[in-house]
Amino acid sequence: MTYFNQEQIKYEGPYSSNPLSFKYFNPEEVINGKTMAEHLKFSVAYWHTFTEDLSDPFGVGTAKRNWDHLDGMDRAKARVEAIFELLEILNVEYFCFHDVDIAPEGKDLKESNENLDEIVALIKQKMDETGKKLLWNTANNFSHERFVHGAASSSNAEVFAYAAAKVKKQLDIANELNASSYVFWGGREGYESLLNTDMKLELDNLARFFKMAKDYANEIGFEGQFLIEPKPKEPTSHQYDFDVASGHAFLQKYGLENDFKFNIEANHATLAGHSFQHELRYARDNNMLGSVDANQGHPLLGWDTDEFPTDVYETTMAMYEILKNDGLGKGGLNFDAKPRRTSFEQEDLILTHIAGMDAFALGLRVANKMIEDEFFEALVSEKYKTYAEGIGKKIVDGTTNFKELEEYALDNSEVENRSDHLELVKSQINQYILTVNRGV
Ligand code: XLS
Ligand code: NI
Ligand code: NI
Repeated sequence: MTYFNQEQIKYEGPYSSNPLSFKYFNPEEVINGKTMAEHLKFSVAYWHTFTEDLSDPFGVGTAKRNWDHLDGMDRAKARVEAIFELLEILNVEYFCFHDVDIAPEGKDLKESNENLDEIVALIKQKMDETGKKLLWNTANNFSHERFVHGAASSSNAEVFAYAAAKVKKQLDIANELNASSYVFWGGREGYESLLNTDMKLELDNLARFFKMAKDYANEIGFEGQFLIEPKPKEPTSHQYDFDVASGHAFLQKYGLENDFKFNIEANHATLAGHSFQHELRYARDNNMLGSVDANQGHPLLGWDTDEFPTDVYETTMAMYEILKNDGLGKGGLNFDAKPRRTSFEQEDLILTHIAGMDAFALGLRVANKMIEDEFFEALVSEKYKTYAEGIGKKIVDGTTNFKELEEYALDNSEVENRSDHLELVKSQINQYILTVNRGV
């Protein structure tokens, strides 16, 4: 049975007019010592691509899928077949899932776990046959009504226990399928009003939950990287894992900073009032950059639209940070993205991924050229050169104090600043983007 009637997508170069071809992603091409496929560890998200029906608050789902006529476990099995076909068509090595994406929930936890076992066995067999890999998995502890007050931060200890059981099961599955990482996105870990919330208890409990998860992973020998995925709002009005900086402070407060890194999603960064690059930089500067949920928000909309990334300026900045980080280690670029409601045909699942992969491939090419030229690096070292010698060097070396600085300032009250030429700096990016694939 074939769910997509499509040959593998090939690289045809930037001048091809074939929509079913890559214009920039050339998997075998070597860029700075690594193939593009090694640089760009793409991953397909089970939820957006295989369970999403494209409904919105104003209307029903529009997605037309070749597994729609099936139900329950039959549909779950069809989706396994379908995702492995899509991975082959796209030449993508990784995938990601939540528990509820791959198998329907049963009448109780035990039956849900049995459903999972049956599907995981099938996934494992497919992974062995194809060599495809699990980038990360996670527990969906937010959709079911039991999680109405949250999961690890719920006011109800019974829900805390249920959430723990679901994560335990997912850690077993992560271990069995050799997942590279394990993700915690906060789901409903947040609050609506502080008038009825014990924020301190909820945060302490969240930390206790993470600690127990890590202990269990150690106990079963799971070596994947633990990742927190920050998001500032939606579904709750305040989400606890707000952004990388607040997540990092939380991890440090509870002594968890060596056990976790961050999974950074572009659209969550912009919801937090940051650029995608800011979140990547903050994580990189603190050795906390773990993985990326590759998508983009709509500049005019204030929620998590999870669009496929097509903005080359953004993908360039992202790849600049990722290259500077020497890659993502165990992480990858997971397309936590869905077609728009108007792109409802099954073929759109292929076209959207091509668009995202090409945008990142182009971003990689541009960012690599930027780094090779050291144009921006030279600007930065020039900008901060007063710290390389004299009093500036003493400041960064920690060998001066306020008394000496006052003496220095009294002798040097005529400070001289220089223009940043910011617009010139920014316009340089356009030149890189527009010339990098033309051999000039
Ligand atoms: C939702 C999140 C979610 C996580 C995985 O906004 O992006 O999809 O990536 O639970
Ligand atoms: Ni995400
Ligand atoms: Ni999201």
